[in-house]
Amino acid sequence: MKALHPNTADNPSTDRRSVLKLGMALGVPFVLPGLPATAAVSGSSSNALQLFLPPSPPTTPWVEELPIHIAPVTPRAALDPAPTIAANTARGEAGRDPHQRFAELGGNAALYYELRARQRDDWVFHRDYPPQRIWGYAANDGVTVAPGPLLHAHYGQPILVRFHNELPQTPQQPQGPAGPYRNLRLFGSPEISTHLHNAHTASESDGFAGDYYSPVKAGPTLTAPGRFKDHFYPNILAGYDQLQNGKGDPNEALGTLFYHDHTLDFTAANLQRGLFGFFLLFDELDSGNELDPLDSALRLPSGDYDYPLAFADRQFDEAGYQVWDAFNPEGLLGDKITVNGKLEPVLRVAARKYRLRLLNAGPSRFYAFFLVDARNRTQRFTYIANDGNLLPAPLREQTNVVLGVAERADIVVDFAKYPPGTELYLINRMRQIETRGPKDIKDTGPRVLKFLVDRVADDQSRVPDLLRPLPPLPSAAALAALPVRRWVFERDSGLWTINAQLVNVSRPRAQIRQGAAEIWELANLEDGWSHPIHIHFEEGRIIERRLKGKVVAIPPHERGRKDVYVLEEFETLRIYLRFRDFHGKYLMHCHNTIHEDHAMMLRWDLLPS
Ligand SMILES: [Cu+2]
Repeated sequence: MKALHPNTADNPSTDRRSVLKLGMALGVPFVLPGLPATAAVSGSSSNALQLFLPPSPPTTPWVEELPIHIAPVTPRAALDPAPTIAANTARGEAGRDPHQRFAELGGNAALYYELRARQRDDWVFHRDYPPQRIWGYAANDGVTVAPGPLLHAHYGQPILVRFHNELPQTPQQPQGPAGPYRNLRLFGSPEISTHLHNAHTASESDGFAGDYYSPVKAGPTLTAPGRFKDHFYPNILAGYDQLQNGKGDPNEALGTLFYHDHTLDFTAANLQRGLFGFFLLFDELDSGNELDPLDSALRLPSGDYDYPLAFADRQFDEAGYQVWDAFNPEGLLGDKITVNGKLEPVLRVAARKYRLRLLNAGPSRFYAFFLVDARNRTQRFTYIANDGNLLPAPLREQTNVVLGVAERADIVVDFAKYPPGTELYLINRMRQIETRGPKDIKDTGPRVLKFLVDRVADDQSRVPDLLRPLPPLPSAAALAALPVRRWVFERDSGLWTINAQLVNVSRPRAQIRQGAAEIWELANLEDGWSHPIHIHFEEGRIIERRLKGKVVAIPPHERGRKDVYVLEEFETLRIYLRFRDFHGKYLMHCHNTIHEDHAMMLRWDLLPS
């Protein structure tokens, strides 16, 4: 059981990784205790060792239904104990650093939320599979769901979220009957560190990988374990200090964010368990109200018609239980794609415009989503936001969205074009057979979600020709004068490195002064591997993309502000970044969570100016 809870070791990562690395060096395949000889391990051309399980049992499509309405969590009147600037370790808070700028940025007027990470043993992915274990979050109603409850927030209104860790801390038994893969039903490590992906947030609230906690364990960058940890999200715009206008740069506003576990070495397993959820941010422009009387408001589809959709691949054994290979540094590519935690679900829609917020929740799969009708004819839609950020102008008449892990795309689909009774499907045409990266886009692919137009509804929403302007880039001369930091992403002895090093959350690999601007050059010198690289805290702009040294075009949807940069084989990207407003420890890592856990991640520090 130690192997499933290896953080009990003094130096967990090194311990676990050295075992994996030794196995790789010796060419010894990883075989779990009790794994049958029928489980094939590929060890072909690239020294890859990927476990291929039998296909998940078939499921009857289009019998599960997604709710037509997802209500955001409502705030709590009070928290007990009341939030404190320094960690309240005496009352059970994990030993984090004190909140930065708490009073100054409205901490005392923050809205309070509470989410509880919990195990639930009766989640239904699909009625053809048995009810089974997930880890999710429960909000005020106490119901544990995965994806977690939807959070809404507004710029100018600070919030504080208390993340409780109520996961079982004692060794668990796998659920269900005996079977050849029963041991693979047990995975995850019951510590949490909740990262709000893309938030412009002080580091103690960022969900740093070393800040994982449970009532009995603390990560190396915390001073004490805890039952909960408070995250303060001031909801200020980047550029707050520089602009001195009391809010920051409206052109830096973020929209579609998601929270997810970031526990060192266990992010993939804990996300497989279900520890992620949507967090949507609104401002005067993107106000979340399609009837907004203010001239400044875009009036994009809102309310029930602003619908988040998270896609995550899963693998199920012969008895219909989810399985995960926690020991294999190649991970596991699931052959079933969950949509908001359901398999092949139906979403009933009204004949009007919808804003669909698509998230690739990983762990390794890439998607190429197309919308087709019942006869597989491609339908068109409008692409309005990439990585949660509104583009300067909508990309109309689009046919597809390609998403690397953790990338988001907001699209507007006008179902008014279709008479009630029409069936449409979201299909994934990306071919991928290994966790290392996608292969190509095929002519067709599996249907993952069905839309059924089943009613009419009023629609006063719109998609204006201008959305959110981009902050101006420095001149070419100014960009050329900036310091360049080069990061090379490589495979090494079966693990993954950045500049030839594995992660060490206790040691910063870069120290940057607040207010600085830099170019980060991200390089993938190898073939066959895709790395969706995520830089915490500050968004960047891709200013150059090279393939084998030759400059190639940056596609229109990647010309806005981004936080995930997909590095394909032999690619080098140059990213323009600024570092503002807070200080502390942050991360850069591959968001293929398998690579992240094994250990393509680094800590960088932002130093007070
Ligand atoms: Cu990677």
